[in-house]
Amino acid sequence: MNQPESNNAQELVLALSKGRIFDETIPLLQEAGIQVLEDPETSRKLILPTNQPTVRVIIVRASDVPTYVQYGAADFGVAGKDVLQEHSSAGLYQPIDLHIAKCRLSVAVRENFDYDAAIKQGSRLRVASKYVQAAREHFAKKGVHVDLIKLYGSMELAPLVGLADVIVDLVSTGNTLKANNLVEVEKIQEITSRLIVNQASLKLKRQLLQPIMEAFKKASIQLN
Ligand code: PRT
Ligand code: MG
Repeated sequence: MNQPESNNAQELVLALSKGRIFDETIPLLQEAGIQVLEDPETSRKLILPTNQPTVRVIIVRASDVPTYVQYGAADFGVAGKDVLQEHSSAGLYQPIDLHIAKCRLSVAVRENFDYDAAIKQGSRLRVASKYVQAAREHFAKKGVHVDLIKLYGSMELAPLVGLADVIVDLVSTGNTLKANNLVEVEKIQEITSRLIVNQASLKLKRQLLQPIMEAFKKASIQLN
């Protein structure tokens, strides 16, 4: 894949999203001796300097991290397994499970919706999700017919206003489901975040990347 001129051979660009991924990557960076010098929550900058002149961090939407890495605009990045599964893996090397931003992908319904009965009856289910790929696979494996409705956020609302019978969404504490009178009826898979690396960068910038990848690997086992 392309290496744009703005991303030169002497430096590394790391793509992160604001929030939990940024926060939970900081301790891993620290183990690699890298300190981000500005806080993305307060800074308006999208390119953040670090204490190492050879490393810069760019702040992008969680679901855009694989795209930046794929095209070589970033050499490496951190993205959830949920995001990676919905994205093509061309040009990406996905070497390390960082064990951070843990959650699970689950099926949830309204408290008064009898999911088991609906499945037994062979009803066609309306499923709302941001994760249509994973949802399609899950229900296909169960032999359940579904109409998939793609949403980009606030999945929890869909069953409450009659848009869907079922949602497939990420759950961590379960508080959001509870607050909206929804119950988790099936766990599809455990989700953690991964370090992804541009395949060309892995070859051309191995000397710069290798020590950071090693430090991340070590720290992710020790810390999580
Ligand atoms: O927020 P934005 O639309 O920009 O993008 P995003 O939601 O993809 O980003 P972000 O930063 O919220 O999540 C980044 C990654 O963190 C995801 O891709 C997951 O891999 C991981 N992660 C871990 C989570 C959660 N835990 C999580 N709880 N991502 C989202 N949630 C949401 C969930 O969708 C639900 O709405 O939090 C809500 C449930 O949380 P609980 O604690 O109430 O169960
Ligand atoms: Mg979010």
